[in-house]
Amino acid sequence: MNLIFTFILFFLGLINVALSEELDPPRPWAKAVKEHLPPGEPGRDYTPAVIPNGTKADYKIVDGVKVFHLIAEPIEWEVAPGLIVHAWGYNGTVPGPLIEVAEGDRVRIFVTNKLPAPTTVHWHGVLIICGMDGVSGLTQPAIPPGETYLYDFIFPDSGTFMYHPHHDTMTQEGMGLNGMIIVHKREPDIKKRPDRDFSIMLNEWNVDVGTSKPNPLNMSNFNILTMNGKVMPATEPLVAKLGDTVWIRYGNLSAMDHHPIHLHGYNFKIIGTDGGWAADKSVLVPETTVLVPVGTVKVTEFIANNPGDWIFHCHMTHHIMNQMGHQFPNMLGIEVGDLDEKIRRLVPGYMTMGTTGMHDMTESGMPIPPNSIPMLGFDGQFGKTVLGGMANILRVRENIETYEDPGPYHFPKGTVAAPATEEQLMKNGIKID
Ligand SMILES: [Cu+2]
Repeated sequence: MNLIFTFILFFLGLINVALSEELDPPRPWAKAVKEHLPPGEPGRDYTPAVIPNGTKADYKIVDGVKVFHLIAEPIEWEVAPGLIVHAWGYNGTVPGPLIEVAEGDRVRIFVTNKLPAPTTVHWHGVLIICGMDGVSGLTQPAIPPGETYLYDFIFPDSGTFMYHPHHDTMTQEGMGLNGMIIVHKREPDIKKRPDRDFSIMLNEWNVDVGTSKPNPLNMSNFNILTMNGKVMPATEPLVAKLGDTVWIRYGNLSAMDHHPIHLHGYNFKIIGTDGGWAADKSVLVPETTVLVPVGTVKVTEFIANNPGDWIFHCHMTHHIMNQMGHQFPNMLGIEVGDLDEKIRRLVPGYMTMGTTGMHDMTESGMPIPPNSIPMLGFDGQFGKTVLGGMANILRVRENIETYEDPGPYHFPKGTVAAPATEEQLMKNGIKID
């Protein structure tokens, strides 16, 4: 049996070599097929990536091929303590586990469908032969519930890609089925690799307050905006040592929104996309915000030369709120006086919201429906902040031994914005009425 199998592989190999040598123009995967590299090894060939709050797909090596198994199934997913959604995930998580390989790696990816609906998996951005593209109806039959299909291909190029269903995509991505793929360059010189290589998938959901099922039919009222399936304050901080070369790879498989992600304290360069790498980094324009449109990947690079706790977040202001309702009248600046008391006679528990903005609502102690996180915000060393949703913290530190979360930044004395003293006001000619 093994002999027959080896023969078949050899025969397929011959065809592949023939294809790669003779076809003009050369196919995008031809070089990888011809080179036939052994499976890439973490450590030796690349520095493994870090996926905050996330997991990586396990694999085993069978006959020189990396074998993965993705199981698509309904799961319960905690977006933040207080909110569990009934989502669809791969291998129990949202997003699915990171598929991490090296350029030239041949893979066999088994996909088991435990969903109530047919599905497929599409390998977004990976240049493979058409029959492995995962588009139901067009390139393959959809995988029926209960069945397992096999995807067999080589990752020809290093880069950052994504995977997601290409069958009823609106429903299935809206329920949480998506994941990142990192194909590392084989780089023996550790100094030429990034020291910290982070992977973050951006998603958006509509989960009405007090419910647990995402509504994929919704088109505009997204109220849960996630990084790797979590909202601030449940996002796990990114830790770097002073001087590290840092990459953050962002993928966006939201339904409708592009996310401009802004990083404080740094500028960076966008060195890659799901289409490939910048040929010459020196000509790239420095940026502080990277727009990650739906269906794309952006890879950013910077040197961690500025110690501190630096927030990075979507700059769409409604995307850094948790389960924000949008159906309220605008009460900003309105003196309500004893209005609440009067209304409470008719509507017990009534409270006017947002007269000074949204901050008061994060501490109102108002009863909220079970399984909901309306207005949940981040709790910092200086107090509560109206900051949730699609946000996280980059912690850059001197003198740390490990990349474990070092906790809040110890600000050097006298470097934090503080109340102005009388003397400072006077000396600078500032008069307060
Ligand atoms: Cu956004």
